[in-house]
Amino acid sequence: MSRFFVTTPIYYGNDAPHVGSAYSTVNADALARWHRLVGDETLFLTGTDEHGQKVADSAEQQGLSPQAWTDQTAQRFIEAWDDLNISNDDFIRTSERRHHESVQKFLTKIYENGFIYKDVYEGLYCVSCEDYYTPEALVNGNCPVHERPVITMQEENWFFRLSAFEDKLLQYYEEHPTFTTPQTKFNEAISFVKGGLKDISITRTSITWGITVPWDEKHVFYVWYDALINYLTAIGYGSDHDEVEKWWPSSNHIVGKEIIRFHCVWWPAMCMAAGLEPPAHVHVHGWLLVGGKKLGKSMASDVGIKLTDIAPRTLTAEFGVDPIRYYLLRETPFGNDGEFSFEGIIARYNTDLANNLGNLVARVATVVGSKCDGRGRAPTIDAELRAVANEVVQQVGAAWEEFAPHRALEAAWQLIGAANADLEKHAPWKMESGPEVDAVMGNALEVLRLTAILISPAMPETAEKIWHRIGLQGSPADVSFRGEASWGRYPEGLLVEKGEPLFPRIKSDA
Ligand code: ME8
Repeated sequence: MSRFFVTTPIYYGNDAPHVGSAYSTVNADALARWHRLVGDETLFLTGTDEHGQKVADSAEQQGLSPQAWTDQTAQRFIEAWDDLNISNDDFIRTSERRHHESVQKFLTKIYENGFIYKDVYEGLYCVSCEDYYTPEALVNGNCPVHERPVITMQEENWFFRLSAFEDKLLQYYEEHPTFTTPQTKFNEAISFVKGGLKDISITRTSITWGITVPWDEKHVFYVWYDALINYLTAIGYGSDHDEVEKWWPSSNHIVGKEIIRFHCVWWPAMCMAAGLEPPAHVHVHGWLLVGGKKLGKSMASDVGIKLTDIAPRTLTAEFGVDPIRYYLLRETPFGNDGEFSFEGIIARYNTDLANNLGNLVARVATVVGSKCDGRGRAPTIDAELRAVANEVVQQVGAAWEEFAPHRALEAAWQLIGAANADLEKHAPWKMESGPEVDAVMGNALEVLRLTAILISPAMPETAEKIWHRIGLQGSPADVSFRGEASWGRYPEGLLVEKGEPLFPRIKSDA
C-alpha cells in the first residue's frame, strides 16, 4: 500500500482564517481525499503557528496570557476548517508540549552535529514577517511583503550554519528533480542557493513567547525554526521512531510562493544537519489576488476589502461549502496566481454547478421518474459515453497525482457535458417508455455514479447527495476506486429520487 503525507503551512494563529489560508487547506484536503479514495494510507496535517512577538503583543492587548490567547485563536482555525469540511487527521499547535519537545530534540541534534554557533547579529527586521531583510530586498525602504517600515535589530544569537549546505542542497536538487513543483518555483530555490547562502540567526533573546533553547535558556528559537519542525512533531519526532520511519521523508508540503525559501532551502538544510533526509516534495502554489494584490493579513485593507468580509464562513454561508471548495480548486491552476472575486464565484457556480452538474442530476431524476417509474436502469456496454468516461477517469487520476485539482475537475466536467449532450441528442423526455429510453437513462445514471466518485475529493457532500439520489448506499468516498471507477457498474432497479435542485441558479446583479 502506498502512503501519502500531506501538509499545509501552519497558519499564524494571530490572523483570522481567510480565503488565502482556505485555498491551501482546501487543496491539501482534496489531495488527501483523493489519496484515501485510491486506497493510500494518508496523513493530512494542518495547524497553527503560535509563537513570536506579534502573538505576545496581541495577547497583552487582550489582557490574556499568550497561551490563553492562542487557545482562542487556534479555535478559529479549527472551526473554519470544520465549516469547510476539511478532513485533516491532526491539527498541530506549536504551543503544544509535544512540539516543544520535538523542536528541542531536533535542534539539539543539529547543535551536537556542529551546525549551530553563537554570534552577534544586526539586521533589518519586519515584525509582521518575523524575518530579517537585506537592504536590497526592501522596496522603497519597506518590507517587500507588507509594504511597511522595517526596524534595525541587534542581538547576540545562535546561528545555523546554512552556508555549509550550498553544495549539498544543489546536489539534492539535482538528484530529486521533482523536489519542488512547479519547475519555475524550483528554479527560484535553485538560483537562491546558487547566489550563495549566508548563515542565519535562529534564536532571539528579545522574545519570551517561544521555545527555549535547551543549552542556553536566555534564548528562544526564532519562530520559523520552531514552525518548520511541526511537520516532524506530528509524526512523533523524538518520541516515536517507527512513525517517523513510516512517514518521513515522503512528505508533500503545500505552501504559498512567499515561503519557498523557508521550505525549499532552510528546511531541507535543517533536515540534513539533523541527519535526516530532506522532505520529498514541496508543492508551491500562487496567490489569490484581489484587484491584483495579495489577499492576506494586513493587505486586505489596502484594496478596500476588509478581511473579515472574506472569511471562509462568509463565503460558505452565501454560496454553500462545496461551491466554494469547487471555486477554489477549479478556478486557479495550482502554481499560478489567481484573481479572487465574487463575480468569479457566481460565474463558476451558475455555469458549472447549476447549468451543468445540477441540471444533469435534475434531468436524469425527472426522466427516470416519468419514463422509468422512478427506477434506475443499467448502462449499456456499447454506449458512446463509455469511451468518454474511461478517458476521463484516466485524466482525473493523472491530474490528482500531478497535484492539478483544476485539471481533475475540468476533466470530470467533460464527462458531465458529454452526458448532457447525450440527453439532448436522444431527448428521452420525448420518447415512449421502453428499451431505448432505458438505455439512455442507464448511461446517464452511470455517468452520475462515476461523477460522484470523481468529484468526491473536491465536493464530498455533493458527491454523496448524488450517490444517494441515484439509490446507492454508503458513500462514493468509501468505494474502491480501482474496482468501481469503470463503466458498467450501476445496478438496475434502484429507486431514483428527484429532490431539490442541488445548485439553484444565483441571480447576479450584473
Ligand atoms: O507564513 N493566496 O503563515 P501564514 C493563496 N506561519 N494562499 C495564501 C494567501 C493568498 N492570498 N494568503 C495566505 C506563515 N495564503 C507561517 C507558515 S509553515 C512551517 C509556517 C496561504 O498564516 C499560503 O499557503 O502567513 C501561504 O503560504 C500561507 O497561507 C501563509 O500563512
